[in-house]
This record gives sequence, C-alpha cells and structure tokens, in this order.
Amino acid sequence: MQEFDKKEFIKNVEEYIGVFFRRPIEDATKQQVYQGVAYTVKNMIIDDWLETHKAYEEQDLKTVYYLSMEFLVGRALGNMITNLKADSSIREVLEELGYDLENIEDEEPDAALGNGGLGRLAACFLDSLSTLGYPAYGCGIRYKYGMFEQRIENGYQVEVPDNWLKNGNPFEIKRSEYATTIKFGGYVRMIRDEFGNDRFIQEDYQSVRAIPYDMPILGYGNHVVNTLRIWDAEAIDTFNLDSFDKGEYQKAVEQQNLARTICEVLYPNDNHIAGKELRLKQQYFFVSASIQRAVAKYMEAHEDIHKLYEKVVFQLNDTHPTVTVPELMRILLDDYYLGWEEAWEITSKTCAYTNHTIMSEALEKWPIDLFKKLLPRIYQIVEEINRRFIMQILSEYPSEAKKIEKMAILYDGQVRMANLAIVGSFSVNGVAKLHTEILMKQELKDFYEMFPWKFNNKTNGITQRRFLLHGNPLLASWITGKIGDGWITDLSQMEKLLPYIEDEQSRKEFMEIKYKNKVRLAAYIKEKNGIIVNPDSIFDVQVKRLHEYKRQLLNILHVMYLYNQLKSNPEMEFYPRTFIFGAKASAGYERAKAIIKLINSVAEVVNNDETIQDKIKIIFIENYRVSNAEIIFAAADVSEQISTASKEASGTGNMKFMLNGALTLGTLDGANVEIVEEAGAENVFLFGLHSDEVIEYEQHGGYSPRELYNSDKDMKRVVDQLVDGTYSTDKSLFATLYDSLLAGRGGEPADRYFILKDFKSYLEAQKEVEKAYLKKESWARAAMRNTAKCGKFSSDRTIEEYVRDIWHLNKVHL
Ligand code: NBG
Repeated sequence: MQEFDKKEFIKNVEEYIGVFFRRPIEDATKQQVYQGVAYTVKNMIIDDWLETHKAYEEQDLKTVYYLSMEFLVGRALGNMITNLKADSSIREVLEELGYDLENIEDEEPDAALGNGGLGRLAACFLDSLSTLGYPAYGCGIRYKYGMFEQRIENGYQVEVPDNWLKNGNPFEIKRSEYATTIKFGGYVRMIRDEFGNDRFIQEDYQSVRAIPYDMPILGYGNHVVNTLRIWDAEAIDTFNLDSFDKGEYQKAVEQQNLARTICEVLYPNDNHIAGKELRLKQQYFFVSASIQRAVAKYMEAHEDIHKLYEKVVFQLNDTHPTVTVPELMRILLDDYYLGWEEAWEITSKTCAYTNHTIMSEALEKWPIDLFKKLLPRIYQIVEEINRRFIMQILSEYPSEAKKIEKMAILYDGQVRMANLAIVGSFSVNGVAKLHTEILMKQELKDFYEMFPWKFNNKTNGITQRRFLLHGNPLLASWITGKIGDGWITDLSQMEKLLPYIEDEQSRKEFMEIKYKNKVRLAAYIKEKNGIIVNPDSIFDVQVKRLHEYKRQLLNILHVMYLYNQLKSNPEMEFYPRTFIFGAKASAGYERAKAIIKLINSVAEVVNNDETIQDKIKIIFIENYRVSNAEIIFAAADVSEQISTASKEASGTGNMKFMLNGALTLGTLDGANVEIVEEAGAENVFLFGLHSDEVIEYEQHGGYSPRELYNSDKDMKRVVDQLVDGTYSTDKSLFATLYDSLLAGRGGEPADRYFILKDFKSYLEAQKEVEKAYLKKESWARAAMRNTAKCGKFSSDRTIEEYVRDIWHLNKVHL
C-alpha cells in the first residue's frame, strides 16, 4: 500500500468510470461512482495481498482454513477504507467531487452470504485473523442469491430474491487456475492395482467444476491481506452433440443442471435444518474443492503428506462442513495411497469442530440412502470410521450397550454429522462458557467422558472495527480522544475509560453522543417506516433472527400488557418508550412469520392510538442486515437478550450492544452470563428461569402454562388478545401463537419456550429498566461501564484463544 495520493486516487476513479461506463465522472450515477471507488480501493491493496501470500510461503507458516457455509460479511467498501486508515482522506476527496462517503457506501449491496450469528461470527473472525497477522483462508460458497431481502407488506414478511451480484462484485477475483472437479453419485468399483493393492474407483458419476472467487480480507493498518475464497460451480463440458447418439445426452443435461443449481441459493434457515439433498450437495461441493486445493497447496511446498497437520488446520464451523473428515480420508487413501491408520492419524490431527447449538432441530442428520447415493465413496469411508469407532466403544464400555445407540455415527438409518465431527476432530469447542458446560454435562456427555481432552470453550467475539469504529464514528472518536486509539486493535484498553465514569462532563458527552445516534436512527426510521419517533424516549431494541427460542413473542406480549395498562390508567407514571424490532424469519417458519405479523399488527393499533399520546411506539425495521445493524446498535439504550435459558449458544448481538453502551435486559443464557461477569450484575437487568431449571422442566415433559394463565389476569388478558380480535379482525390469525403457549402441538409441550413462565419476571425487570432510566446520572454511569468493560468480547481475543489452544499459528512478518 503506497502513501495515499489524492490526485492518483481521483485519476483512478475517473479512469474506471471512463473504461467501464464510458462517461466522465460528472455524468456518472452514484452506483457508477461507487464502482469506480471500489475498484480503486481494491487496487490499493493488491500489492499487499500478493506480498502477504509471498511472505506466508517464504516463512512457511501454518494456515487455518475456516470452513463455513456462511460468511455474513456485509458491505466491504467502508470496512476496507476503515482498515486502510484512509477514511478521512477518501472522505475529503469524495467531498471535493461532490459526494459524501456514506452515500457512496450505501450503493453497495450487503454480501449476505449467511443467516445470522453463525455467519457473522465467521466474518468477524476473518477480520481479526488479518488484523492479528495470522495466515487464514475463509472457505465458502459463492451463492448467487444470498439471504433474501425482506419486505413488509400489510404487516406480513415477503421474501424477495437478493440478486447481490447484479452489478458485479468489484472486490472479487476469479481464479480459474485453481478450478477443481467434484464428483457426485455413480458407484465405487474396487480394482487391484499393479502392486496388488486394492483401489477404489468412482465410476459413472456426475461432476461439476468448482471455480474459486477470492475476496481480500484486510487487516487493520498492518498490510496483511487474507483471502475469503468462495466457490462457484460450472458445468464441466459444454454441450457435445456427439454424445446425443451415445446416450450421454441425458447425462450432459443433468451435469449442466447440477452446476446451475448448486450455488444458486443460501438456505435461509437459522438454527434449523431442512434436510434437502441440494444442501448436502452444497456441503460436499465446497468442502471437497477447499480440501483438495489445501492439500495440493501444501504438497507444492512440502514433501511429506504425513506432516500435513503441522502446516494446515481445518476448522469446521458447525457440522455443515463435516464431510471434511471423510473427504480428507478419501484424498489420503485414494490419491496418496496411505493406509487407514496413518490416514486417520493425519485427519484427526488436522480437523477441529465448533458446535454452535444444542437445538435439536438444528442437529444435522442425513438419511443413509440419500447420503450413500450422492457420495458413494465418502459413505464407504464413513462406514469404516463408524465400524472402528463402535469397536472402540465396545472395548472401553463393554457393559454399556446404550452407549452405541447414543454415540454411533450411523444409527437408525441416519448419518449423524455431529458424532462424525467429534470423532474425526482433535478439538471440540462450544461458543460461550455456559454453552460449553451444557455440551459437556448434557448434550455431548458421553463424548466428553470418552474424549475429555478434546473439549474446550471459546467464547465468541465481535470486531470493534466494524461495530464501533465504522458503525459509531461519534463514539469512536470520543473514545480515541480520551484514551488514544489503542482500543482499535486491543479492546481491553477500553477499561481506561473507567475513570471517566465519575466525571460529570464525560458522562454528559457520552450521553449526548447516544442522543445523536438516536437522532440518526430516528431519521432512518422516518425515511423507511414513515413514523416519527422521539429520541428522548427509551430505545428498547431486539434485533436478531426470528425464532421462537429468542422469544420476540415475550417482548411483544409485554408491549401489549403496557398498552393495556396505559389504556386503563392513562395518568399512570410512564416514561416514553420506542420498541424497535428487526428480524427475518425463515420462509417456511409459520409461527415465526405469525410473530412478525403480530408485532406489526400491535404497532398499527398502538402507534395510531392518540389517547396514549405517543408514549409507546413500535417499529419494525424492514430487512434487518449488517449494514443497518451498525446504525441500530449505536442508538440503543436497552439490549433485549431474552432467549429461553440454555437455548442461545452465545449470541453476539448482545456484545455489539454492550460495546455501544446499551444496557442488557436478559436471561442468564449464552454469553449474557459473561456480560454480567464483566459489566457487573448491577449494570444488567436479569430475569427468568436459569438454564438448569429449564433443563429440569424439559426432562419432566414441561410445565403447565394453563395454571399460570388462569391465575394471572394480566397475563390472561394479553394471551386472550391474541385471539379476541383486538389486533386483527381475523381472529384465527394468531391462533397458532395462542396454541403454542397453551396447547402445544404434535407431542410438543405447551409453552415449550417458557414464555408465560418467565412473563412476570420479565415485566418486573422491565419496570426496573424504566426506574433506572429515570435516574439519568446512574444510567449514564452504567452505560459507560458497559462500554468500558466490553474488552473481553472482541473477536481478537477469541481468535488469540483459538490460536493458542487449537490452531497453533504464528504471525507473519511483513
Ligand atoms: C448460532 C447460535 C448463536 C451463536 C452463533 C455463533 C447457529 C447454529 N448457532 O447463539 O444460535 O452466537 O451461532 O456462534 O446458527
């Protein structure tokens, strides 16, 4: 990266616009200016990108391959400018040209190659890996359509395809030279080779070509550029008319279709597996391509395949890339002719697995028939892994037949991916202390007993570069003014803000910034929702995927309760509140969609009721995504983290709110537990059942919500309002929610997520929030303390722990 040269920059932008759009910059559209700026910025880092990789090779550094079906990177331009530390120079240049940087940034579509926390975590990890100078590849899929765009029509979610590549992607580079072939289907034939060894040959298969596209991932101000490599599929052969006669025509058509469909779309399910064959194809496709390429790259510079694990580590982001284990075995057995034991030793020293959930509907299991048909050779290998593992169980636990039922990889007609991942990995980690404990004591207890050394915790983190430096520039520069800019790459330095908590002037400034950020969000809301909200009101925010366990329903039931209170007692003391929601529901998730409709229906009634004098406003932000999230976190007073205890593995939104000085209102779930440890219980509003209580109830078939409902008239009233026409003329509209609370469905217990059980406790905690907000000075203290104590939650810290305990990487010297 050369020194920033203003003239050169403008010249480049003009050239791009000239070459690509054949017009002078004065006549260019904003989109065209964005493209010109984006290409110019990419140009600024190309040399560093090359240099980084040259240095990796020269220094022969170990590399982590972070395998993930999702990378929710969001927009790249702003992030790159931030990490180039070129923000003010480029801003200036653009101003001279008559543009402001934010408007140009707004021209970029979010790269929404992920659903929620899992995909965003992967993106934060890449940012941290580069910033810390560790060699890494993100390996994923170049979905043609990312997470759908959400529109709200008449209160309902409508899904619109996200054609994010329609104007091209200035930041990617197609690397056809690294294309690889991926085989599906057919059958496996055993032959004896000339040395008398058995060889396994896949025949009569279909194949596609995997083509990588590389995107640069910039470290902050350190010239390190890693690569996010996402794979696209292309058909192997163009149509061969000859094949028509040979009866190969059908196959050629099928191969074309396979190539066309594989990378078409991201499955929009969060914490829920649909179990579709195409999904398994996607998994094997990107895993096989990534692993083949990684092994080939290793062999270009090393001689001994047996030492692969000294230079390469594969981190499996959840069970989605678990076919890594048998795929690496296949390569070692079939391509390198290793024996089973040596291949297994290499594989199980190279793979590591991260678990992100205990939700049973998210646990991946594939029907054996489907798996075997699609991946015949891989299936054979899984069978052998399973056979050997069962022998091991039998020898270690000769009298415990139950163990096999619980731990086998192949069982009951299914391939259990988590079991395969655990058996094939040297490390198994959870994503927050509580979550890892639950894995060890409950969900994966048998595995923990058998392989205690594999288990470890890595509490999630987030990158402060995007969620504070870029997303909240006012607060960022205020902090830098107080404590210097060390926090940008070492978030623990935020503790240096602690002394300022006792300084009245500082508190005032801190809260003024919060106010300005609320004004910024209010403007966004006015533009998008056409609703005016009061920045003096409490901004109470819940933004995350819509899922029953995250309990947006509990939140809106509380709003309905407050509205009832205000209606029956208009003079009651009440501090104005703006309840802000943002959430996408998976397209086929009926109850989740009903909850979105409910929120919007309640909003319709309450927002338009003049008698309550704007004391409550309810806002549903359409199309919640990384780019608008940055604005939302900065403006929040209250961070709603209200999942049923034990269900949210970690949460990462909770950390982004804390970083920006919002107070958590939450259950003792996921990383909330650690937020309480850091911020101090007096600066967090806690409520609800604890995880062990939830688990205890679950083990005894649930509890009886009916009794609670009958004995609490406020609760009864809001629950009845779901079906009595208060919020919809069609009384059946929310019946599915009513039933989920009181009746359950198909063997599922009533109120499976303990919404009514926690209702009262939530109301009380909310009352505390209001009381606390009225005490302006102590609220400011608590908000500042949250920001000051968020150091632990940087993904830099998380990555350092992965490096220390699992990956054992060294930093590059540039
Ligand atoms: C999600 C959890 C979150 C967690 C992220 C990242 C899945 C399967 N899990 O609590 O629900 O923060 O992973 O670890 O999406």
